[in-house]
Amino acid sequence: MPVQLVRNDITKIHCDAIVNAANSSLLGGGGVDGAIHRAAGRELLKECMTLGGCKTGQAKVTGGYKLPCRYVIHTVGPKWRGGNDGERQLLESCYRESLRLAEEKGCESVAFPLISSGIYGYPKDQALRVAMDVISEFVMEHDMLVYLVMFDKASCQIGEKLFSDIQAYIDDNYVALHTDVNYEMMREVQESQLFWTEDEASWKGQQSEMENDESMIPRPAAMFSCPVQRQEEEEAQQDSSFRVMEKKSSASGFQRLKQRKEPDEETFDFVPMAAPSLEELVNQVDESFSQMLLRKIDEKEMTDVQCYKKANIDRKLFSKIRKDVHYKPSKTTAIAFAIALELPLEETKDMLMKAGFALSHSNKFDIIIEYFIKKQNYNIFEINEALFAFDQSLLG
Ligand code: AR6
Repeated sequence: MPVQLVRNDITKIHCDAIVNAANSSLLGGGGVDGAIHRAAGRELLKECMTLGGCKTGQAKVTGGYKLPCRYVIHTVGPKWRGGNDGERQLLESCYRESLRLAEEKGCESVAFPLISSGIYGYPKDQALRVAMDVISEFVMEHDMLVYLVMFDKASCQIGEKLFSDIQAYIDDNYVALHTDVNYEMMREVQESQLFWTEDEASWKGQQSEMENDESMIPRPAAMFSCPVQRQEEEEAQQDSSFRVMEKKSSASGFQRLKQRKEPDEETFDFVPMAAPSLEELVNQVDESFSQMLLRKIDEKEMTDVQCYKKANIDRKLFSKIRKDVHYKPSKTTAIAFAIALELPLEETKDMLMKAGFALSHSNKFDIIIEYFIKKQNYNIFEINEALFAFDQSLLG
């Protein structure tokens, strides 16, 4: 996927270029700068000495030497001075200039540390926001894999407000499902829904009767026949001049019919119809994940490129899905497309079902996805930051 948040030491990342959060002398220092120089060896310093320094917000490139990358892009982030001294613009420029150089050098992958967020004191949540904004905008237009490397847990702080909102949402939903009191509450809600799934009019009048009738213990809707229908069946069974038949009404459903018997007709109560053959059932297979995806892209008047970029999915994976009508994506890929298409919750669930998945309240990942969809926040990069902050798998 084009943007990956990873927790690692940047000197260990195998990619075309890594970015160094340097100072304007470019002659080494502490933090990530020190780690890069130590891992690359003295040859890196020698080359840096030929560069004549670098201004804040600018970037320069050297070889990678002993590092597992071809290039090191050195950029100088702004020192934090309270936020009103052009820090944001300078930090944006660090990311833009570094990405521009990476592209110029033909890099297909590049790894960034969270520039300025250490010794230079830029608040980590704001530094992450700037990094993600610039990088996500860039990958929309370019085919490059960009790693944003978080060294410590504190680096992946999303805004405090967002974090506590999501935490509260998880607590309300996740914890709810895991306490006896709420099991009871959910059971009641489910039961009350079951009563209203069939012919509402005929149910309403009989509700109080049903409450006193033990045989009316709620069961899943599919197991019910509506009381009026049941009564007819019972009458028909008692009255030998009628027969009750099951008529095939759809590929998998049967409808019960009451018919008057002919006087000399043999008596029988139920005439089971032949079940559809396996072949018939297989031929009625639903629209696949890939078909639904392509249909939705058309309906939303998006281009394929817009969709897979917005989904943080790389081009090769998208073309595999496009070519293979039966392609089974991973859950994170399927959700990424639902997010890119800005599907509401129910449609997201439909799309996931096509790939054999569901959303539930029994894991935090699903709850976080639901939180963002309900808020109609379809920014996949923000969702990934939140997932990362909660130690969950990322989308795309
Ligand atoms: N891999 C990935 N990230 C790291 C690593 C690592 N090995 N080490 C630290 N970080 P900083 P700055 C993170 O201080 O704020 C130097 O002395 C770290 O947790 O390295 O831009 C330069 O010479 C933090 O989130 O850079 C400058 O004088 C982020 O990298 C000055 O520090 C940046 O922290 C630059 O300060």
